[in-house]
Amino acid sequence: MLTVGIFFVTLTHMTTQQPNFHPDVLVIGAGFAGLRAIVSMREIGHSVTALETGDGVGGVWYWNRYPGARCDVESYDYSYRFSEELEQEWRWSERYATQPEILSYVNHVADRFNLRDDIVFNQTMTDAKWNDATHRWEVTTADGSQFSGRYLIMATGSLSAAKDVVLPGQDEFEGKIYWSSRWPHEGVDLSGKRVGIIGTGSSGMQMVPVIAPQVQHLTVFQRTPNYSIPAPNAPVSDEEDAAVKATYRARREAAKNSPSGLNFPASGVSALEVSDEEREAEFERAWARFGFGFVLCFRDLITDEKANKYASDFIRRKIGEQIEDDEVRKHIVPADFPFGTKRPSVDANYYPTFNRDNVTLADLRDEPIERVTKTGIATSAAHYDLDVLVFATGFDALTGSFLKPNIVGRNGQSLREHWDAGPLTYLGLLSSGFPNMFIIAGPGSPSLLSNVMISIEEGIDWLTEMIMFSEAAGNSSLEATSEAEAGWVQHVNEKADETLYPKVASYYNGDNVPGKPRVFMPYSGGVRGYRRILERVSGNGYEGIIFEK
Ligand code: N01
Repeated sequence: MLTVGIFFVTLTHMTTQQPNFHPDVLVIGAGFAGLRAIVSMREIGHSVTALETGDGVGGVWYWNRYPGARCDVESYDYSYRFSEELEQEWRWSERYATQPEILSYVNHVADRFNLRDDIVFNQTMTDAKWNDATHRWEVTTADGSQFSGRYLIMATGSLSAAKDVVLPGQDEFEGKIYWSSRWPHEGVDLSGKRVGIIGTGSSGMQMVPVIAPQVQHLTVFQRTPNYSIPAPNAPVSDEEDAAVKATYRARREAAKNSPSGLNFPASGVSALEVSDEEREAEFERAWARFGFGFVLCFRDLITDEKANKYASDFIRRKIGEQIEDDEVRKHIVPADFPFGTKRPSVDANYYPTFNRDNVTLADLRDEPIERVTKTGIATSAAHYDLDVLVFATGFDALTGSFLKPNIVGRNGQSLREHWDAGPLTYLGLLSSGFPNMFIIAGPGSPSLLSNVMISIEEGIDWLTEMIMFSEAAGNSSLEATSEAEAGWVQHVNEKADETLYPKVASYYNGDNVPGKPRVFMPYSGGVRGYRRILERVSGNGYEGIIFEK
């Protein structure tokens, strides 16, 4: 047996005990999903080992340490619900928590429940193979260590595999290059530097207003202008904290029963059935307080083009009002796709940053990047001198982290082969031909269309009950049937077709990664609808799943 013991005594926050190489359950990843999986597996008496690439817990919140990183779901909702004590003792300082605060929360959770005892850090799973004779998953990691488990829980995240962007000439650049998704832990001193940032998704939009005041000059390379709603952030007062904690269960229930798991009741009203004045007033109310929840202020913003156009026009106007320069405004106001169909951002002062003298917008649709030079970026129209280049170019969303390792299931078929034309899952949690393997918040689950904490916890709760059900009957493996899987994929597509999502190029459809199959991946039927389906499936004795002794 190989040993990796050296790691367990040298780094902070680490377990000092030898790992269990052959537990009941192997969990891959120690982010929010991985930690929750450890808790649940322990609760049903299973031994568990989690393998984590990083040297600490937190997943995306461990890696994405770029300046300005924070969550755009409210802290009280973007947190675990499995422990009421935890809910009561943790004190969020702001409505929208910063990355450092979220990371300290995750570390607190890991300490409070002694989760590090079951985590092996600095271990990246490269291969997993189902052994049909032993009914175990055999896992190899990058350093050659071998693990095995009866169950394999893939808690590797939906936005964790960074998209590979390599521009011509990139190797020649003599300045520094950083990625938002792998920001150096020691931080980066950008003062006095000429900085270029590529990408204006949530990461870019959060970083720009924070770094602009620090740098000598900032050039923002924008390809597609996106919609962004202001974050109504504020410190949390003691009174507010006490009020949330006094009624936390009701808040959790409300979020669970909303379409996307946010703490905003979804409107039942159509944007088409109110007067112009009423619509405008509702948009104003949502703009001032809802953040990401703007999308819920009428029931049909994502399903009806006309309703959406009202919202899109309102937001375009609001964005335009924040920008002083007519030319910049022309380039930065989104124009050619409906609001919300590509993941909108929630920003703090993003647009007014372009009113600063030291900030330039380079619109890559007008002047595409030709190459990176020794001293900057050459577009078709200009050369931008840079000391630092930042990539905030996003992720191979929903499937990237599951397909990075080579996972081989029954009959030697790999997950890469099985998902060749797009991800195939049953309920977003299982994939046929991959017994005892579970996918957390992946394709086919509400995941990226929801407060992902709800998708994580409800998915794991459901899987845990299914494992107990299976084992109580003396089974050693369980697997989705290919018919059930095909039916689910069809249902996911039908739900998507009720919306505007499939019509627009976005990472939901795989459009952001060249060569990726174009399939709408998340489940758009809402967290409440999704939960009801899970309940129906378990209530019917786990229809669509085969159990084996
Ligand atoms: O990534 P993105 P992100 N040349 O994919 C551009 C979550 N998140 O890291 O749209 C030039 O959204 C790309 O342009 P285009 C959240 O779910 C949450 O910002 O493809 N540009 C786009 O502008 C979010 O949605 C939080 O034309 C290129 C940008 O890069 C998700 O993570 C914070 C390019 C990528 O935007 C991802 O956000 C941060 C190229 N070759 C992230 N390739 C919060 O909770 C890509 N781009 C607040």
